[in-house]
Amino acid sequence: MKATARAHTNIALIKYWGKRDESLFLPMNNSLSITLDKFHTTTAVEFCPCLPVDLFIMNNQLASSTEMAKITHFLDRVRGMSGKSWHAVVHSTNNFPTAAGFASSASGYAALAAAATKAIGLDLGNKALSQLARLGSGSACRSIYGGYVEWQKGEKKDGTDSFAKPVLEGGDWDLSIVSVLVTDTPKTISSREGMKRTVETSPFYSGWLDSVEADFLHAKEALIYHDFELLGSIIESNALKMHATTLGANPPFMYWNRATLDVIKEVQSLRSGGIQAYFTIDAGPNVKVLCQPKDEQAVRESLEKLPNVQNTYLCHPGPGLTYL
Ligand code: 2P0
Repeated sequence: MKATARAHTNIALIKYWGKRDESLFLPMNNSLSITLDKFHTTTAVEFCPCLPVDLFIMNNQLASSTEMAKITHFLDRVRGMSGKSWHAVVHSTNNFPTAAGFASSASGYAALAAAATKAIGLDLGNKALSQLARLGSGSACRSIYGGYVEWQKGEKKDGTDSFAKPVLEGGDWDLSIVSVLVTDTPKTISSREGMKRTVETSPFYSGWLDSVEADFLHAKEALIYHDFELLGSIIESNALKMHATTLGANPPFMYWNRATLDVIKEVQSLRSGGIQAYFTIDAGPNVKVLCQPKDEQAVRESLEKLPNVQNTYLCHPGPGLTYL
């Protein structure tokens, strides 16, 4: 019983920042993302009664015991849904370096949810797959779909109304995302730990909650009406607000480094020069710059000139789940 699935990474336009339930990965707020064409995880899962334990091979190497435990925990849910108790071999490959500043947990758990359920004989629709992927890593629920995606936070305690939904197909509005790598050093505070500390200790977190729903609604409206300037200004301010909450945490922390600021300044100066470009930053120092396809080369060239930029990757909206 074997199946292989592929899912693409996504970047948040309106950030998921904070959980209302940690074990069910239920978010405090709605979020919005773009699934990227360039970066994906391909995962093959084979269940067999012959296996005494699960095995997880990541990029052709046996995973650490910590990673293995997370995968087994996730497969336990899949086993629970199917009524079968077989163990599995999981082979997962990213087509991007894990340390290159891209969230691999989103594409990773989306691909695993799809491959594992298919391999064990379950036939889940996208809504159920999104809910399942969420239980591996919150942002993974959005990688089930291509294009522009929202994750509705839901209200229920059991999380049955917390899943992602498509907002717009990628082909409906082609935008460019220049992903700017300023460092490949792993961050010291994971997003999981960072959001938990912020929710528990930052006096600025209530400000985040007070304003994020309006950002979400306005950004969705900008997407639907293809209003790039409106979309850009909202996503930039939403990212800044998320990062501001970390400064108020106890102990405080900051995901940026000096190169992050250099990129922010360059994006602002591009705008002063008449090129519409807007930045967003996830839980790390690397920056994603959103622009329109007509400007993508100019934006990329100007960012690559910055001395502390290591690389840039040009992305566009990409597809949802595929089975191979
Ligand atoms: C996002 N981030 O919306 C936000 C913006 C980081 C900043 O989703 O604990 O790896 O596994 O649910 O999904 C990163 O958090 O966290 C993230 P868990 P996840 O993309």
